[in-house]
Amino acid sequence: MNTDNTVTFTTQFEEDVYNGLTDFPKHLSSKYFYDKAGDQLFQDIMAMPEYYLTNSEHEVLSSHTKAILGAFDLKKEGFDLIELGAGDGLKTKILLKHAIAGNHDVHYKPVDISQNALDGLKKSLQEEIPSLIVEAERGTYFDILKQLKSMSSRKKVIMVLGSNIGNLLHPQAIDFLKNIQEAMNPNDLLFMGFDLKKNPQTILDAYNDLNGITAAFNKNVLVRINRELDADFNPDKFKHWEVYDPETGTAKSYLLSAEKQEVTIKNLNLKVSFDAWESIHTEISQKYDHNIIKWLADESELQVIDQFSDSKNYYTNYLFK
Ligand code: AVJ
Repeated sequence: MNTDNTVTFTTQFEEDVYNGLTDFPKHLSSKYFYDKAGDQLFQDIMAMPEYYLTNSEHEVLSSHTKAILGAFDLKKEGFDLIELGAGDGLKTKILLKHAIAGNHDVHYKPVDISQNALDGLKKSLQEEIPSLIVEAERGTYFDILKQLKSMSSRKKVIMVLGSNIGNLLHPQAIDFLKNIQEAMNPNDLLFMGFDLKKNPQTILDAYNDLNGITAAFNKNVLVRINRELDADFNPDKFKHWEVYDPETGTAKSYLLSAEKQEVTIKNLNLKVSFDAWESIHTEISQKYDHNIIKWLADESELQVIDQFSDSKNYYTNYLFK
C-alpha cells in the first residue's frame, strides 16, 4: 500500500504485478499462472489432444526408458534426481520406477513453484513407489540452483521436462543453463525436454484450443490478482490471443482488453487504464531446432551426450554434461 508517493510491496507478486501493469507495453509473468485453479487448468491442458507436448514427451520417456537410464551411467552408485518444475511428475515416474526396479539407490528431489502440485506429487509417489525417498521443495528455479552445488556428494541428474525452458527467451535460457552448469560436478548430468519447431498450425492449435481451456488458463492470472490483491478485473472483457513466429520459434500469449476500461487493484492502490485492444503479454513458449539447442549448450558450456526424440519428431530430450 502506498500512503505517499512511494509504493512498498510485501510480496514479489505485488511488485511484479505493479511493475508489469504500469509498464508499456503491459506484461505479467507466466509463473503466476500456477495457483490451485491454474494447476488444475494446466492438468486439463495436458489432457487435451491439441497439447501434443505431453504425449510426445511421454512417448520419448516410455519408448527410450532403458537407453535413457543407460545414458545416465548409474552403475550401482546412489544418485539424486533433481527435477525443476516437477508438476504432477507423471513422466518422471516412468524413469523412477525403472531406476528403483534396477536397484538404483535414487533420491528424488522435485522442485516446483506450486506447493499444491508438490503435495499432490508426494501423495501419489507414496502410493505408487513407496520405497522412494522424496525430498520436495517449493521455489523458483533460481532459488534452488543456488543451493545445488553444495547439496550432496552423490551423483546428480538434474531434470527439466515439459519444455519448461521454453518460458525463457534465449538470453534468459542461457543464463539459466549457465547457472545449472555451474552447479554441476563433472559426473553430474542434465536431462532436458525441448519442444521442436513444426507446422505452425499444430503449435497454434496447442495454445488456442477450441474449448477455451488455454484461454481460461491465461485469464486465471487476472482471477488470481482479483483474489489476492483485491482487484476488479472482469475476465470476460479480455480475449486470449496467441501468435507464433515460425522464424524465431517463439509462441507468445496475450490478454487483450476487448474494450476501453479501467481496473482497480485495491491492495496496490492502483488504477490501471486499458485502451480498446491493448495487450498484456503473459507467456512465451519457445520452440527449438537442433542447431539452436546446440548453440544454447555451447553458450552455457554444456556438452551434448545423447538425444532422444518421439516418432513424429515433435519433441526431443537432450542429455548434457
Ligand atoms: C508448462 C511452460 C511448458 O508453455 O507449453 C501450456 C505452459 N501455456 N499452455 C507451455 C502452457 C499454455 C507450458 N509450459
